[in-house]
Amino acid sequence: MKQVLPIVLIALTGVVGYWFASQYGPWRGADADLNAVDLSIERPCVLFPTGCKAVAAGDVFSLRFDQPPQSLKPFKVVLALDAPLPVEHAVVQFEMVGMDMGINRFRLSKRAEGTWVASAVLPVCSTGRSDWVVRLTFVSEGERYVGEFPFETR
Ligand SMILES: [Cu+2]
Repeated sequence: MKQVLPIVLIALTGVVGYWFASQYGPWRGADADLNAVDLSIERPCVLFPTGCKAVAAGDVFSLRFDQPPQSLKPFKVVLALDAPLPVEHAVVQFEMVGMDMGINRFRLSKRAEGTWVASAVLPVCSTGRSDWVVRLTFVSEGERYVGEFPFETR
């Protein structure tokens, strides 16, 4: 009988933890239940200086950096929506294909109508790679849009 209590406590901790994570976890909650819609990205896609264009719900928007991205040097990620797509929130996550680079996730803030900005900083790659992918996710009118934009640091 004494062995049951720890198991119950562990189970309870798990349930409570899961509930907290789903309520207050940084990027879970409502989004996780939404269908992911792939953004269609126009090629060529160059994040600096021109920016990449993509289409969500028939509206064109762009994603760009404010400077050539370098490791350890803060830069801005700018999401600009031509047509006022009502974005609820937006986040960028930086990854390397096939390599765990830790969590490099930054939330964009609304700066003006149709303009969302995040300050980001990238770690140095331990193997010297410079090829990154920035994954943009934003929620608009009940859809979760996701697109991956490749770029290189220098
Ligand atoms: Cu790496």
